[in-house]
Amino acid sequence: WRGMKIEPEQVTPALPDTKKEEPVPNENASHKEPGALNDRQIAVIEAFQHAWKGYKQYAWGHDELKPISKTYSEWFGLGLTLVDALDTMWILGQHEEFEEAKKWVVDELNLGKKVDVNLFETTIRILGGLLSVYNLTGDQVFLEKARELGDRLMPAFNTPSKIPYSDVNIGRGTAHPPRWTSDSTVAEVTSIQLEFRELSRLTKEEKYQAAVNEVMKRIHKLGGKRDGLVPMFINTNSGQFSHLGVYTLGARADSYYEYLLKQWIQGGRQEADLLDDYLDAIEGVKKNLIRKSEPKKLTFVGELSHNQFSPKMDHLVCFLPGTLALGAHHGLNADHMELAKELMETCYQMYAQIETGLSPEIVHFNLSPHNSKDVEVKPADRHNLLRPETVESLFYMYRFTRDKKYQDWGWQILQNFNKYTRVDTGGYTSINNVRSSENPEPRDKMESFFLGETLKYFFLLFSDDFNLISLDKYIFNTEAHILPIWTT
Ligand code: DMJ
Repeated sequence: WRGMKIEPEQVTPALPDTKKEEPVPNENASHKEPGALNDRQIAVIEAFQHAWKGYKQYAWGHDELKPISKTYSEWFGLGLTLVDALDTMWILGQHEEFEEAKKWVVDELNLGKKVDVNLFETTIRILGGLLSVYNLTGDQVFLEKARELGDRLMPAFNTPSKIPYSDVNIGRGTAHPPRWTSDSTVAEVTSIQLEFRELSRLTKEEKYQAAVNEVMKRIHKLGGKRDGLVPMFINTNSGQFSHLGVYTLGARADSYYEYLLKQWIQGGRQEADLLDDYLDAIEGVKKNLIRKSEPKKLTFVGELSHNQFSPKMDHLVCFLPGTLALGAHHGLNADHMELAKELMETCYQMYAQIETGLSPEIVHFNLSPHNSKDVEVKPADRHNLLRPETVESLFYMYRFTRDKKYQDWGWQILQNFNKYTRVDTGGYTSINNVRSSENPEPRDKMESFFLGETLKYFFLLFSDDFNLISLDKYIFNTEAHILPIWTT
């Protein structure tokens, strides 16, 4: 942000009904220079430096750090953590580390490797990361890499239905579905649009945008939805939804909903089909998936399986309060904001009611008035992967309400990450058991999104400078990478 390159002509002027963000006077920091860091932001920088120290020492240039065994794991072999973390370093002012990492991208990131990569994960983390850092720095090198990666991912769209395959061999130029099915995941094929559309805008090459817009067009028309809610799978041969009858806002469907709204915002709020599908879906959520728990009456989002309601909620669903609040900020129904506030409280309780103060991967809400606890956790669901969704939503809620309780909740969560997941020798680890403060059982893996998303959202949540990545000018992709809202 110091020295951040922002080109005003790239940025959409706020449309009339947008409630504009204004700088907020910060009583705690009024004596400080504009842009000065507060103590909580400094704590985030310290956490980032600790995570980076482990990555640099034991996993440099590899996908993920294994901080306990002091080694690394490889998923695609593309330096996933390093690329995912580039824009976070820039925003946190870690310029030396940034330059070193940039050098690795320039000299060593080999996108011609004959390796199978997942289209969605590579798009949101690597393509999104490169576009974001190009947007922040204006350094051409990142755009060139992004274009090369975009070209190498394009074979995924050569399918009978135009619904992309899940996997691409970026060196060979071939693509295929997973070995056991010809289905792709709905969230995966509908959460690559922000990145490919932006790549077309920057390169002035239509093909990227055309491929992903076609996917949205087909899904818009498809039967098999329930009140705007989509199934979790889609067949790449027939182009039809498969495994009908199961509806969730969690894994395999989550970012479909997020990207409907964000594409509409990215494109200057003109693409009516995207907005209609988003509004329908939120009505579908309210009608089919929202319930209140007992005894505290927490509003939660459950799942529907063949007309059977299940009070199961993935932590992944905690992106929803932030997305609802973003929509309300851009002029959508005010009741979206009310729902966002209720769900935000629930996501916070998913941390606060647990022994370590960290949320499990999945909770089941209690619906019986005879039980004393709202939140139940099954043994297989007790892990925490350092995921960002709750912190992400806290960031949006704070920006739009200016209610300091959201910063305080985030601060508690950061302290609990430090207490239970920080590894002395460098890095943070996912854990197996959030219910044991005695032994949370480190899993020995630091996911790339901890640096790409979780720490970035903490830093932005604690900032009172609302012009730092203004939500009137930018949107975040589903991996927290920053893309401009278009002016034309
Ligand atoms: C990230 O890769 C993205 O946020 C994605 O949308 C969901 N899963 C992880 C973080 O939980």
